[in-house]
Amino acid sequence: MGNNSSSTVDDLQAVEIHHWYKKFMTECPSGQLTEHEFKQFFGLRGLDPQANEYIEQMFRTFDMNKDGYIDFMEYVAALSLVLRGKMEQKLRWYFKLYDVDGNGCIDRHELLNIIKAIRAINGGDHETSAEEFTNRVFNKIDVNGDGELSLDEFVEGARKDDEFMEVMMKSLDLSHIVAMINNRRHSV
Ligand SMILES: [Ca+2]
Ligand SMILES: [Ca+2]
Ligand SMILES: [Ca+2]
Repeated sequence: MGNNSSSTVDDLQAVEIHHWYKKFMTECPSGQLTEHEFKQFFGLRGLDPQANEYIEQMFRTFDMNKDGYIDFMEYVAALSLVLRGKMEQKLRWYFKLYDVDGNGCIDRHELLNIIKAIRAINGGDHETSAEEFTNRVFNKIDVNGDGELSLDEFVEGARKDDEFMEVMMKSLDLSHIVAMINNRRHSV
């Protein structure tokens, strides 16, 4: 509680930062990752349009100073969050990611699009449609019923709804990316 997000970088071991720095600079000598390079960097090719949009939104969320590039510090902050972030930090980050128009609330439409994108990326069969799932979650966690999810509603709702929490954890399931980084580390 009360941790601010700037401390996430400190949580990383120096050796890991060095490893990531090397990887970053090898694959991105300019030191600034564009959206296109970002997709290449993480091996994200041939995505369907919805998944693609999601990745682009993810890129924009990582690009904290909004200059259109991910620099090394932004990259480390993002990886640090993915690998080490506490649940609360991750939920706050998801909230930013899902709030596509940046108005400080998540509406039903934004949530539906994200759920669809997550399903497109992760594949698999689903018992309920994305619409049904979105409506169920939304009605449950929009506590004051104003049709929008505030940060508090979102964080509390996720904590109380295991299924929603699971879907969200998958939405930032960069475990294959982490595995890739680890594999390369071992092969170096
Ligand atoms: Ca940037
Ligand atoms: Ca919004
Ligand atoms: Ca609400």
